[in-house]
Amino acid sequence: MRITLLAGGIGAARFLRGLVAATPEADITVIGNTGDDLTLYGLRVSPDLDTVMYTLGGGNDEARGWGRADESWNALAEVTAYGATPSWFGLGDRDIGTHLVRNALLSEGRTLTEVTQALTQRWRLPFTLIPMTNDRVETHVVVDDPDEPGKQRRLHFQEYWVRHHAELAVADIRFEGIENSEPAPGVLEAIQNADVIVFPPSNPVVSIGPILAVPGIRDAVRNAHAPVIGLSPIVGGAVVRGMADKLLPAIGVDTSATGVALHFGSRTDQGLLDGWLVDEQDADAVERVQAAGIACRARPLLMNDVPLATDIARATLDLAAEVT
Ligand code: GDP
Ligand code: FO1
Ligand code: CA
Repeated sequence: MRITLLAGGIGAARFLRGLVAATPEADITVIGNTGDDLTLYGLRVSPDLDTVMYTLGGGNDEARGWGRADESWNALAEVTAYGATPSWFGLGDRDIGTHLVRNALLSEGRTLTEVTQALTQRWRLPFTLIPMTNDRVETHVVVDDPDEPGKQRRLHFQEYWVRHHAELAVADIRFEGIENSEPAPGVLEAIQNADVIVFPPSNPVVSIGPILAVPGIRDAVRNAHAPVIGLSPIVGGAVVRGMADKLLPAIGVDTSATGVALHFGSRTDQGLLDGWLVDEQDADAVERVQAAGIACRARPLLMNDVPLATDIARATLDLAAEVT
């Protein structure tokens, strides 16, 4: 079975651990979001690709959810001692090792696809991880300027999230460079050739949003022969972690399992989904989502450990089989 995922960071990574356990034989392709990427001290950082790579490779810091296990911060302390900026983004020493390799390969002219393949080889991932695009796309957030009332300011998504802890009022979200971006090699093929397409419980706005906004990807998903099954990142009417509850209202979407399903929409009505899983706490969403033409089931959706994530992956494949 060929399974293709559109993936952000931690929500996707936790789901993938379950999917790999549930279907060890499956041929899985993960299309990773690169809208979170940024350049720091000349190093190109790809947080979502790295979160998936480290988590599935067993090298992630489980408590933080990002970066490497057994991390130390000496290089960043040196940078800070020089007064160099920014100092708010935590690149650890081990993580910098990854970035040195990524940077060296990129500056030799290799594409991010090639670099990702080279990096993931070390971690022996049980699937293929590819970026959504090899072109530079960056998610920016337009916020009300805290220093100048009445004015707006545009920040890189990481500055909005890591530096300002998503505390600034959001006026707009832009994927800079998206119009001129192309799907990376293998992206459209993975969607077209899939037997099942999954939207894991990733951030709908800044993880799955940028992937679908790369010209050609949304249409490929809509026209794919495989069923498209999504999982709600909203549980009990709230985010499990992260800032989706700050970003969804900015694009006019209700922070609820129903709101996110209707945002993606039904494939029977110009949208993307054939099936949608909500948490048991959100069972009241089922009727509304089904009325919109999306098969919906309520199942436990908290991925607190790998066995729970495995059951969630099985429920995803069961729903895919039901709607096929
Ligand atoms: P990020 O890029 O690291 O922010 O990770 P993703 O975009 O892949 O996932 C973030 C989303 O995952 C957030 O909106 C969370 O609410 C959601 N999430 C995290 N853990 C869980 C979980 O155990 N269950 C569900 N249903 N959603 C989760
Ligand atoms: N998240 C933080 O909240 N603070 C950090 O200092 C930070 C550093 C960091 C370094 C590498 C990396 O791959 C991810 C990192 N993250 C950090 C996570 C990242 O900012 C976000 O959680 C995701 O991009 C949100 O999707
Ligand atoms: Ca992300």
